Amino acid sequence: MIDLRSDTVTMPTLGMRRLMVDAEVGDDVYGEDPTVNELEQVACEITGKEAAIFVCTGTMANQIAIRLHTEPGDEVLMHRLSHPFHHEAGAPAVVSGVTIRPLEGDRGLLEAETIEKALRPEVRHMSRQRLVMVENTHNHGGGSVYPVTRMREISELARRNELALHIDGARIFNASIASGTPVAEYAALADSISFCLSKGLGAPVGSMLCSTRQLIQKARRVRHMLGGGWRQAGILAAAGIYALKNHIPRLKEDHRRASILADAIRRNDNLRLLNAVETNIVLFTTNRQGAAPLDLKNYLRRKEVLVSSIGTDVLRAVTNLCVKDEDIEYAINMLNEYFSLR
Ligand code: TLP
Repeated sequence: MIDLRSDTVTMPTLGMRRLMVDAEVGDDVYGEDPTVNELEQVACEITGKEAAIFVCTGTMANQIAIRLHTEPGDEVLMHRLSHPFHHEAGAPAVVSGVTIRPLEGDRGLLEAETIEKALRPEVRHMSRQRLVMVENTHNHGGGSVYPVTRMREISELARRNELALHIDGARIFNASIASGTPVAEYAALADSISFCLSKGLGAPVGSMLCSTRQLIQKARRVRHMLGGGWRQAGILAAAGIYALKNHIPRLKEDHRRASILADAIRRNDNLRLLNAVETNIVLFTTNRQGAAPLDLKNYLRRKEVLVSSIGTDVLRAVTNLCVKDEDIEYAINMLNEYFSLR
């Protein structure tokens, strides 16, 4: 199978598995897992933040971040296509008791001006606006990247208005490779940043949440509350360390392959490319009567190429660690074959 459904589907590499086997471990709830501690240290070095916590998922990292920056009844501002709004099972309402203000923005990206227009003075009968969340890269925006200048404008606006800023950096390394902006430069603009080890970086499990020492101490309590206090997690942390040391530069290969796929889609009159393909995500649809996107998706599956769908109209292909040049070539041939048979 050529699995382009997501970059979450990667299998740990041999080098990664070897490091996992050899990992020194301890009980992380006691703070005694040396490999988890090392991973948290590496995350601090990369982001320039004071402290970091290793958590199970990107969802957990986002939910802890929301909990850290808000009180029940507060409002969180984010793009209407953001992950916590759509794909986190309603957790902001349950875990933090907050409401979400969904905002518009091209390619999933917010502008300071849009946020500013949504701000209101603090009055007793309205929810308090406490937090802005930005997603970089933006998943449903098609892997779109925040230019650092735009992020800076948002950061300054947030500071002026006493709003916290959290970056959902599930794919921040893709953003960094594509824009040339170091992760630490993005991170410096925010109060907290999370990133996933289990997406483009290829680790089997895990995300990092990075912020101040004080907030991360609080995060340990929230993580525990969510059932996420783990024990000999060093085995998993080792995979994360390996990923951070070995799999960042190769993300440009994923971007190159995504752009080859995008070019082929652009050239095929029966298909329509829906995004600018700045990183590893390609969104497309069919452009021909009687050829429904989901029918194409099923055809591809029969040909051992997996893509995902967003609703009934949009197909998503995500290049990743396990996808090679010849896989992309084969996927393109299968896309073309589908239409040649109709
Ligand atoms: N995204 C997944 C699905 O949930 C859609 C994917 O296949 O792309 N933030 C962003 C921007 C994400 O894309 C995701 C996962 C998460 C957070 C949550 O990460 P996990 O899956 O580790 O909870």
